[in-house]
Amino acid sequence: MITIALSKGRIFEETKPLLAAAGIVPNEDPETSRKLIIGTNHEDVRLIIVRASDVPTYVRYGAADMGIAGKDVLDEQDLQGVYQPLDLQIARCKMMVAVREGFDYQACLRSGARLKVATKYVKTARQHFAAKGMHVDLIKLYGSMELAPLVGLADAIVDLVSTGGTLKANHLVAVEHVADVSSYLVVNQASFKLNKNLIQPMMDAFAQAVKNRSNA
Ligand code: PRT
Ligand code: MG
Repeated sequence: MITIALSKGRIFEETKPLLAAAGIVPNEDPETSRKLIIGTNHEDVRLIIVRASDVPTYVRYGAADMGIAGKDVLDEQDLQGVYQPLDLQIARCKMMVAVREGFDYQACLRSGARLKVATKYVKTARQHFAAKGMHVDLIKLYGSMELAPLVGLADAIVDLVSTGGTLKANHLVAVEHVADVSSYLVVNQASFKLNKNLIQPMMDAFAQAVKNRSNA
C-alpha cells in the first residue's frame, strides 16, 4: 500500500490530473468529504489529507510514502531522508518582498536602515536578505502577512503572490523577487527502496504528464 500526502485546495485540484495520468482516481473529494484518508480506484494507493506545511513531516517520518508540497514549504523544513525528484510545475506563484504603497524600499536599502520583515518563511527570508548583505529583523507570522505593514508590525513582508490581487486590495506593492515557487513530488527514501515497483511507475507517469502539459 502506498500513501500519498496532499493538502486540499489548489494542490489537490492541480494534482488530480497528474493522478489521473497515473490511472489513479480518488473515491471522494476532500472539499466535500470530512474523511482524512481517501481511497482510490487503485487498491494499493490511498491519499491522506493534511495541512500543506505538514506534508513534509508525514513523508519524512514515513507515515506517508510520498507527498506533494510547495517549494516555499519544503525550503523551510528539515528534509532528511526525503527525495524531491520532480518539479510538478503546479500551484505556481512567486515569493516576493512587498511594502506599503509609498514606502521607499530602495531608499531604505541605500541608507542601510534595519528593516522589520514579517513572514511565514523565516528561513528563506533570512537567506535572501543575508545574500544581499541586508540587516533585517524577522518577525514570524503564521498567516495574513499582508496585514503586518498596515498596522506597523513590520516595514515589509515576504509572501507568495499569484494574481497580485491580495497585495492590491491591501495597498501593498511587490518590490523584490525572492523565488519562483511551484510544487514538488517528495518521496520517503526508505519507502522508495521498498516500494519501487509501485512508486517508480507513478513517478514516470507524473513526469510524462508534466512534460506533455509543458509541450501543449
Ligand atoms: O492555508 P493553510 O494555512 O492550510 O496552508 P497554505 O496556505 O500553505 O496552503 P494552501 O493550500 O493555501 O497553499 C498550498 C501551496 O500553494 C503553497 O504552499 C504554495 O506553494 C502554493 N501557492 C500558489 C500559494 C499561492 N499560489 C498563493 N497565492 N499559496 C498561497 N497563496 C496565498 C498567498 O500567501 C497570499 O495570501 O494567496 C495570497 C495571494 O494570492 P493573490 O492571487 O491575491 O496574489
Ligand atoms: Mg492558504
